[in-house]
Amino acid sequence: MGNRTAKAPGPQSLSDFVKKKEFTQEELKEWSEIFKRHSGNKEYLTEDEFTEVYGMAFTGDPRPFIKHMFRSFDSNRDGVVDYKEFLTGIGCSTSEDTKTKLSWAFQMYDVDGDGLITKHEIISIIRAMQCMINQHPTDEEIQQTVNDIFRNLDRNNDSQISWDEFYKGVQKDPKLLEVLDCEPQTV
Ligand SMILES: [Ca+2]
Ligand SMILES: [Ca+2]
Repeated sequence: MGNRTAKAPGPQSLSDFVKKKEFTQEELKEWSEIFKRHSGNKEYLTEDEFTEVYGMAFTGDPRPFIKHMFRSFDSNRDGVVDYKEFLTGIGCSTSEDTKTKLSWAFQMYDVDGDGLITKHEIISIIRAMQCMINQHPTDEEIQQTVNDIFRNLDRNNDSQISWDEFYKGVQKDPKLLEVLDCEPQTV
């Protein structure tokens, strides 16, 4: 039933970002320094190191959310984030280009990577986001939010959200963007 043919675009390559000038030279230098500082002399960040990069700016516990961030940064799923994955993830998550940013958000929501978002997957992301800002909504409140999201996005009512449904629906509903727009800042 779900639209399995349209897949979310994968993270674009680093060279694409640099070509499109998503980063200035100063930004690149800054990210490179942050990467080096946290990775030591290695060419990658472990999940713990990645958590140090992202974990400072929150009142609550950011670790559950950073776990999801780490997964979406680690595009080759080898358990570490190398510099190219790091920059690509930052570029996607902060992109001015709606499609790029949403494709990255979709990948984060699609926890098992099967190309569809289930209620269960959305609940785990929302819980992680709330935990990060030290809010602890009840099960009913979360269920309500998720039902609202599905009412808006799940157009064919198969209890799963395809990339197509996500992309079209989120653009139309600014409230949904607010829920989604929860990117950690590193400063
Ligand atoms: Ca990796
Ligand atoms: Ca999924």
